Amino acid sequence: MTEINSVTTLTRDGDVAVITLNSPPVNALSGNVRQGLYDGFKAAAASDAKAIVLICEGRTFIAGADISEFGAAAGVPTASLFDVQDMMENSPVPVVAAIHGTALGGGLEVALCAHYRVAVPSARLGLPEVALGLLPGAGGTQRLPRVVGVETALEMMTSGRHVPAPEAAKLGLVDELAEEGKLKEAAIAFANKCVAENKPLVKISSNNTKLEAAKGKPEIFAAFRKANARKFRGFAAPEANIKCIEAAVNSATFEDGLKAERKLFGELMMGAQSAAQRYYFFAERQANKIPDVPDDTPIRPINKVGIIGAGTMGGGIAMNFANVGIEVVIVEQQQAPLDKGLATIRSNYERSRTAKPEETAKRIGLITGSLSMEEAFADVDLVIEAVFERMDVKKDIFAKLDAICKPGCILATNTSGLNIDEIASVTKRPQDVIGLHFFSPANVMKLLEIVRADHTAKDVIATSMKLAKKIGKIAVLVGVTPGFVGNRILGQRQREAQKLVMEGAMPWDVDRVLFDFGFPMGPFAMSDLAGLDIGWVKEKSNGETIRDVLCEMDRRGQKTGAGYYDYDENRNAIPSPVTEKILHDFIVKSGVNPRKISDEEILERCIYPMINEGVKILDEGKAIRASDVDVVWVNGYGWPVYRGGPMHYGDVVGPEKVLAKMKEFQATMGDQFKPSALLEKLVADGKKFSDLKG
Ligand code: 3H9
Repeated sequence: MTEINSVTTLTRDGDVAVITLNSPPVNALSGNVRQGLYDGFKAAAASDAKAIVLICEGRTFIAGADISEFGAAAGVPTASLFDVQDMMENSPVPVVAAIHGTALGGGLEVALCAHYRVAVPSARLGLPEVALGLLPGAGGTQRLPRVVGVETALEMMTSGRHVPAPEAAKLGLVDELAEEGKLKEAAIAFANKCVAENKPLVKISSNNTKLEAAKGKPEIFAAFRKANARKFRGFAAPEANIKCIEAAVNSATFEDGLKAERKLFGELMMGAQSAAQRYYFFAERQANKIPDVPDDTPIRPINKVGIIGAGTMGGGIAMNFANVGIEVVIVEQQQAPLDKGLATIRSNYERSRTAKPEETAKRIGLITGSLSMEEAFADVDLVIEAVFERMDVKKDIFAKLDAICKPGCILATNTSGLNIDEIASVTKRPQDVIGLHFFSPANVMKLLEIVRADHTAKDVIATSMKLAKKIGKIAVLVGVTPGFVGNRILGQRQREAQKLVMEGAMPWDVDRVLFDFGFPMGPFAMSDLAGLDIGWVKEKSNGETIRDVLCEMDRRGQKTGAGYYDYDENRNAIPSPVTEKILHDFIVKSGVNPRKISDEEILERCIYPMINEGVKILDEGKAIRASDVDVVWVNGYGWPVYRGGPMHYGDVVGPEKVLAKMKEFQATMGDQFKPSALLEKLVADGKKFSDLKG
């Protein structure tokens, strides 16, 4: 064995040279890896080997460029990715890439420079750069459409989808599927076969056949753009990816296409969107790390889950567990709501068709119902209470759970903001009590706020974090504070939105500004969608708020055809003269002089108090780090990922500007804009929001 460098070795198996890469955790293409590959291929080519296999150790093939190197100061000069690729593509003997785990981004771009690819069925291949606000910058945009065709390349590159190896084999991306666990043997055998059969040294870059089909057909691209306009709105990277594939089709040579790719890659890399999306990539992974709960904290086994409440929330929560094979029992007080809840779950499954029919049936079969907590919960490992938000009701339930559940059972509440310490106080085991705040619809929304109360045990936290990952959620650990992190910050934006319309802005002005910022919809459109009558009680309504008046007029949102907006027969929102008149009357009554409010003021008044609240939350230790606040807002509240999250956005705007504006608003509008002491200190110390720890 020859040690090429600290991460690369070169060995021989008969006529085949085997280059093995081992750079944990994911064999990302750092400078050291690139140099190892370059020197490895050079040494192999200089030997008398008749073929070369590239294989990786650890959990995966190369998962891409090393994202942490992007934007960092250049280190010791090393071989570039292009040097490595040239060496592979122009190798005088066949090169076979042996793929397990994931071949992603630069990893797949390396594999595409091998003459052949062998993969195990569990492997996945893709160009996910779009999720980082980028495009494949090492020839991927030019090679992929040459292999899979233009339409498939458009879909793969703009979605970033990880394609399972069997599908990749059908697409021509993988030449042979190997038996699981026998990749190395299979790749060496394939390499020997190449030699024995004198197979050609396939250079993807010089085969234009699949591109020809799209030549002179700009309508392919126009149709793709149109079909995806909604999905791509606001993002720069999807359009740049599309342009690169257009360049592959329309350029005279492969090299010309590469030039277009390089130019667009450079532009994205320098842009604010990719910086935010790369920041966010690491933010999401950081959120898993709890400083005082080490990775080796023991985990409590969770084989059966109990849920209290068969409403929309309880049902959605149940589906998460059934989807991963965990048994669930739902308890309701009455048969009718229980039956209704179970029927809704069934129809949700049948409608979503995400799994094969037999798998769907299995999942439905895992969820049962009961009218008795005593009977249903005696053997569960975790109970999640998902009833309405009333402290007395929750306390009553937790006192009962304390008496019923076996020792070690985790007692969780799905409250969206109540004091979990108070709930835990009625049990004799506050160490087992935790908040698991799912977002609606709970079977769809990615975010899970895991709420640590004063006495929550570390293994309960560790178990909850692991379980969240298992059910496909992105978990963020937060502390007990009214509304936790997400809703507490939302309260700031909602307050300002309501105030703005009492000063002269129209609901559609506020919505437009926030929509243009990148939110899927503004607060008033959102209220109309959810229903203005949530929490509104007809008998108690006395026309005191705009909502009261709208609801009294039966303008209860989209479902009644009108709310803040009017709606046409296709549910398109139309600014409403009725709402305008109601607002006008309110403003006149309040004695305020309505004024024209600029888009800039709308944005700053809605967003800066959110950032300030994030700082307060961190100051109070209710979130671990600034980036956790961002993960909550991107996953739970539609904050556009290309703006990184409220705290990252604060850094882009500049903490000084946020502070100055808060002071200005405070002077004219009052203390709800009072900057947090920590914000003042942050600016005085010349630090950034991202430096803040809870
Ligand atoms: C690219 O390739 C550009 C090129 O076109 C051209 C350039 C010229 N770099 O996610 P996990 C770390 S762009 C650095 O928890 P999993 C990650 O931070 C890249 N670090 O594991 C974490 O560190 P820690 C295109 C990376 O099993 C650890 O690895 N590629 C990278 O759930 C484990 O990660 C991508 O976008 C990286 N590329 O999922 C793929 N990748 O333990 C990005 C991971 O300290 N990666 N780390 O927190 C992924 O999608 C997932 O990590 C993967 C594994 C599916 C591979």
